[in-house]
Amino acid sequence: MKKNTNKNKDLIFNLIQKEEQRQKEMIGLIPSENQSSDDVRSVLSSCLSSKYAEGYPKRRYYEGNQMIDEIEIEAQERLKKLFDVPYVNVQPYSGSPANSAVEFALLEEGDTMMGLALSSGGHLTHGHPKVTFSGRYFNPVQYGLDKNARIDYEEVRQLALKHKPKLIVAGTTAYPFTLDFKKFAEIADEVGAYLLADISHITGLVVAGEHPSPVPYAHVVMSTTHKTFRGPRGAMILVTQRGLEKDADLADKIDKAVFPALQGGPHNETTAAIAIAAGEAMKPEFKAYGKQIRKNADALAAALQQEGLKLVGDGTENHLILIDLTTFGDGFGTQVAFAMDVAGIYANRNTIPNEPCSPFYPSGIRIGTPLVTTRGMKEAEMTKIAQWIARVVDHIKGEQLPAEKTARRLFLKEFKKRIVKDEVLLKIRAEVKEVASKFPLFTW
Ligand code: DSN
Repeated sequence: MKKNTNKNKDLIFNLIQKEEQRQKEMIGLIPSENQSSDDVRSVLSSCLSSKYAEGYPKRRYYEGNQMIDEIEIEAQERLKKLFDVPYVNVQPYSGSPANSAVEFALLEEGDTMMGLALSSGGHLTHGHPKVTFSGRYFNPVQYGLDKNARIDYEEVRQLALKHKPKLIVAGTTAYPFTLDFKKFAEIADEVGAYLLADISHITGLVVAGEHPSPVPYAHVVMSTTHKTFRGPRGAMILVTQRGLEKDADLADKIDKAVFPALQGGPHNETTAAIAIAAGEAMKPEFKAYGKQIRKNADALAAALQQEGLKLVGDGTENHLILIDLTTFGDGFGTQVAFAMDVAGIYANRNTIPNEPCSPFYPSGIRIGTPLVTTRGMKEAEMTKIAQWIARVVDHIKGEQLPAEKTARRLFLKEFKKRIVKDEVLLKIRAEVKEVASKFPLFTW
């Protein structure tokens, strides 16, 4: 990053420097965040961002795209090889536009689609009713979890038989367990639905062989490229062999939905950075990284339980852990997230299955190990992190979030003001900083 010299006084550079410092000194546990390599980041600020390239390789609406064509073809080829699929689109700007494109390609307005409910760990774009594109333009049917916090496949099947969806989404954003893509495919086949696997959170694990691949089962696979995949902010849509067997026009439909239906010119710098990230993911080190994400998640889960904290579903089978804080009071995840941030560990507050409070004031904390693994942390650091989290919880417990809306807002405003000066939290922050500084950012 450019230094904020006299020649370059824009406030924004100053803020970026501060943000870099924040990231270095803190421990990031948001499971959808990661840190990409120097190569990925340098490509993002290259001359590629100056170029318009609406259309697809060799079929552009602008001249001067000889190199851009080669870059996009190379990105597609690398991903086709990495995932063993016949077709890839790398142009979606990010995950939500990519899911919208798949839905737009496969459904007509009013058609039925099924997805995991947001409150059970699904995503807004998987048919969350009323406020989203998927929930407003299609007829969403949402499935949920069983009493062990696992996807209830029997419920998925019964709902599919009853509602005959045209599309079933197998995908999650806050689900700590392995997805059974084979079961999803059996259900989709039984009702003649397309199966879309949204593997945004777990792509890195799939590539590293730490989670079963959806490719033999789904018709379409979607993923963001910046989570466990460790590339730039962007997305990819993969059409599988199975997808082409079901619908020979599938790739063409997806392409047309991305451009011109929903997007304009692709972000060529992102396309190039996806190609770089795909190259990195093909190396043996990526497998070791995926394995360590899993080891760290297991170690963190075990250490949190050792500290007496309750985990949704009693553990994890991927990179993600949901801490259930209902024993400390409804909505307690909100206070814990704020206090952890002061203590130098940032995570996100999240609903738990059967959330007793609300999505904005939820009772859980969602954490994950991709970023800390990229920084080089191992099991010993996971134990420390669990102890810090437990100390934060212990320190602030007993402060009940008021149920009434105005009282709740005032309480949190006062709570936030008070905890930034809290000595116990600031002591933890100093300890976190000491450890975090030993695992610098941007070193790999
Ligand atoms: N925002 C992403 C996440 O945090 O999981 C999903 O889109």
